[in-house]
Amino acid sequence: MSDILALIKERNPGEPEFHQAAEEVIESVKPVLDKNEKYRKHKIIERMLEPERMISFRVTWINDNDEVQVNRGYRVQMNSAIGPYKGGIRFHPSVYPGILKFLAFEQTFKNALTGLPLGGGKGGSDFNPKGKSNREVMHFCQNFFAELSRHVGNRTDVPAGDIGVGGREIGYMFGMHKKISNEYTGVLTGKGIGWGGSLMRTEATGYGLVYFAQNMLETKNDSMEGKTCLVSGSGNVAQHAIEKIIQLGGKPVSISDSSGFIYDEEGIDTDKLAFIKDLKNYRRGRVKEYADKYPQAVYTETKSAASSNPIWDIKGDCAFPCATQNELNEIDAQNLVNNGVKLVGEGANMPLTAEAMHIVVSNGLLYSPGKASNAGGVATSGIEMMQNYIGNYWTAEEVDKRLQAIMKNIHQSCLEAAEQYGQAGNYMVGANIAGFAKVADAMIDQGIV
Ligand code: NDP
Ligand code: 2IT
Repeated sequence: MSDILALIKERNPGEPEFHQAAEEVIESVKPVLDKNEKYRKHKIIERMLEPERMISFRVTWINDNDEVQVNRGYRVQMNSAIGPYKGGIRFHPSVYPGILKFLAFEQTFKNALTGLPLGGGKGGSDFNPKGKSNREVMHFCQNFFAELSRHVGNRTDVPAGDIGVGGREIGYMFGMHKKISNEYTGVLTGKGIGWGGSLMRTEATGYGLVYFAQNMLETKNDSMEGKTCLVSGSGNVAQHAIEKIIQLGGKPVSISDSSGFIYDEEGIDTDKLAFIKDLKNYRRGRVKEYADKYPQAVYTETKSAASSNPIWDIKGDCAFPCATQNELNEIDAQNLVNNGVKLVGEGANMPLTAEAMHIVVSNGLLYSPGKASNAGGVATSGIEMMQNYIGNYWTAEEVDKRLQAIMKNIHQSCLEAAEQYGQAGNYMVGANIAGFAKVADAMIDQGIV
């Protein structure tokens, strides 16, 4: 297995996030490969780590000062063994192929865990939406999707949102696709209610995360009731995690963005959450403004060179990192352990460094990897696709019921796979093994292609 990792590093130089995601999976599935010669013979892990297709393209657009801008757009079509490529689009200046390959690789496992027929993919651009006018965002989205349109389709590849891409951006991309293709199909998910979207898709990732945490707590005869929860991020996932924590009787006390974080010891209630939603989704402001509105809350600026992130040194019971990859390192993990935190549920993709994950797991905290606990978003995207295919739309209650059932199944699959390989209670190993087996068997059935 160390040969495989060395090969991956050699073939994908300068892509540390991809190496990190690959290493975790390679280590987890080693006992499965040891036991099953067919997976070794068919070089399944090597094939899974090579994207089926990668598209890179130029996106040109004009800003409000009449200056021509050039960005890079990408789509990584990682694995289509169990269904059309499926995964979000990220607009953030840090986007480069290494980030998208790690995300598309993790997405392949996540989508398999949902039990739905969805392959894995991810796309995005180094475009920075921060501070851009609505016209600039629309123009960028249109030109980005004018190119991506050629490579996607409702039975081929179905993108959705991720960091920097929400309902507004999905709308502009859908509009361009419809114009070019002259067809009204569910080529993207996360669409508006009323033009093909599913009720509950907006809420699904955050809600699913907290449902998963509830399932983990139930294994210890515990619940979310009365739990003080640290949440990072303030976007789609963080907002709806906070909403569900409140509904289940917990007390969320923090939010963050890339500039800093808020600690509200009294707890974030539904009115304060409404303020956050308006601030981030419509006014597109910074979390600092929360402390101006609610002066009892404390705002702390994040220092980019700091060795740890003080948001993870707040006293609490549960931690939900919902911002971005590697936002919680080994010092932060040790702080969580020292402060008696009992549960770490990943809302973001790979928010813990490998060292942080090791500390959390070896200290016996309940820990769920993003590919399991944030799968509610893509699962509900799958439910949106089903509704688009049949042309009929379900109530919020119906979709929520399906989401809860899917999260429960994922929780169970992780536990069973971990147990089967002698790692009882290790959701990280369980998620990797369960996701791997499903995709690997489909790849073998379909031959060397
Ligand atoms: P949003 O764009 O809605 O929000 C992202 C949030 O994270 C913003 O508050 C942003 O702050 C903050 N953030 C980004 N980078 C940093 C940083 N370096 N430090 C601190 N805060 C930061 O994205 P989502 O909520 O959709 O995505 C959050 C995470 O969840 C990502 O890892 C994504 O891949 C994952 N995810 C999303 C799903 C979805 O359905 N949307 C599904 C599954 C996973 P700022 O405004 O300063 O950039
Ligand atoms: O990381 C993810 O799972 C997402 N950004 C959502 C993907 C989707 O297709 O809904």
